[in-house]
Amino acid sequence: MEACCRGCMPCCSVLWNCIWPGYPHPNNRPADIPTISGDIRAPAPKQKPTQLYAALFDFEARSDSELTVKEGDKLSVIEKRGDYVFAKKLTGSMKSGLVPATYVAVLQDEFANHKWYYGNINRVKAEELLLASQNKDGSFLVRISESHSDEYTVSARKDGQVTHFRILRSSIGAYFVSEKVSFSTLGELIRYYQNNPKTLGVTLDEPCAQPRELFDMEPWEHPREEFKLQRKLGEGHFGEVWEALWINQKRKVAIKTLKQEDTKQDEFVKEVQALRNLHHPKLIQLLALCSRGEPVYIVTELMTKGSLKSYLSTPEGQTLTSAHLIYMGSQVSEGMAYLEDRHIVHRDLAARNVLVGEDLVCKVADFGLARIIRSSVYTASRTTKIPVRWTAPEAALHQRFSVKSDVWSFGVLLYEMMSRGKMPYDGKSNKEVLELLTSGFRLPCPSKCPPNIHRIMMNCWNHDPSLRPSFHALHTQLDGIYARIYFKTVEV
Ligand code: ACK
Repeated sequence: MEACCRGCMPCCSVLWNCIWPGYPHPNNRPADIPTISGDIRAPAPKQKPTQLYAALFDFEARSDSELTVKEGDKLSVIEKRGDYVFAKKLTGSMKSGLVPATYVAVLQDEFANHKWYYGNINRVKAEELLLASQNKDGSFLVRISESHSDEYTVSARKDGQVTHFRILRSSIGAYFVSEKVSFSTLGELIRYYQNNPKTLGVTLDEPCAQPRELFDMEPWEHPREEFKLQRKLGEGHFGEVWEALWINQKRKVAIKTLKQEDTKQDEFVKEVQALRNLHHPKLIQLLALCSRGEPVYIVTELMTKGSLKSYLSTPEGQTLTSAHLIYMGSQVSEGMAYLEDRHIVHRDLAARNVLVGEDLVCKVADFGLARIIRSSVYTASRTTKIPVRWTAPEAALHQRFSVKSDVWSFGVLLYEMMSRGKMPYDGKSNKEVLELLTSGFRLPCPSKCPPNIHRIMMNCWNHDPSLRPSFHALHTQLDGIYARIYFKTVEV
């Protein structure tokens, strides 16, 4: 609707901006990024749902530019303007206007308290849970959408089957299943459909009965007969990687096999432990494990285009514009920000450990070296094999790995991307690389790389780890740059 109105009647942009104030660049219609080949499309930047606010006190508008609010009104704050915020009501009149900043406060995450909220489980899991014997028709749950991490899905059981409804977000952050009626919170949406089952076509009676805590104890173990190895994809850090068919799930998967040597078994088990508890759309998801007998299989989602390193060297990879690459880099920083929040250090972040799927989707893989660190720095044993070109000096020389040494590696990964797959410090030995870095040398700006992206790399390579940016900051920066390029349709 918004895109259609803006597209057909651009002359009414002032009106459209009032109705849909979240639109980032009112004078430009979103457009695909031009490419040399013209056929690689990167999706539009996500419009982040605005943070939910509530009015703390009644406020009476004194002019047309102000907004009358009642205590408790749910608001979406579009921007801060001095001592005021420009806000839009999420219910009732849906009007927007200025409210004194001291009259509003952020509402905290509402989801955790709801029994029906199951977070990051997929469609198959939701169906399995709802069809279990302890549930009946009318049982339901809400989960994070598999394709859009800021949207949700209601899964509900009816007549012994499970139906799924997507909960969408408007540009101002409201939740809706049908555009006819939207809500400021997920809770309000669920309550509405509990009271109006006809509009949804299913009854939402009782939250799904499985205790959520049990998820981490789920049986990951599956008989190896469920999998048929089909094509060898290559050699990984631990052993071979295969494309395989998960026969009874009718889905293609990737399977890592453990080399026979016992010495690596320990690390392999740690990799599984790390993968098992991590769920994020930008991290490779562990699906199953066959650890009884040899070789051990680790089953993960399959990424159709393989590693970013090899993808960059394909003809398609070579035609990517900076905008595509920035979009991909932004996704990696998003996945890494999730690890940063959990104090997990990857320790081998590089293009070879990022996997690419359709539509340039990127996911961070290979947590083989990851550890959940208790203090902010994990000191590795001196016997660990270190990928020197990607490793921060304090980690390479003194084994001081931290989230900030991952940030250094991310800078090198950006260099690999922006140079379309060049080897960092090409022609230099590991020893020479360390000497160069100690003398203050840093990788130069690759040709065709925008200078602001090279500046981000340089920030990642600050000698002082504490002065390097966080992954959250990197994600915000790269996302912002991508959105600016996208909406201005600039070829960079
Ligand atoms: O560069 P590639 O084509 O992508 O070759 C390597 C190889 O296996 C050894 O690591 C590929 N690979 C690893 N994990 C996956 C996966 N989950 N999906 C698709 N390809 C994968 C990687």
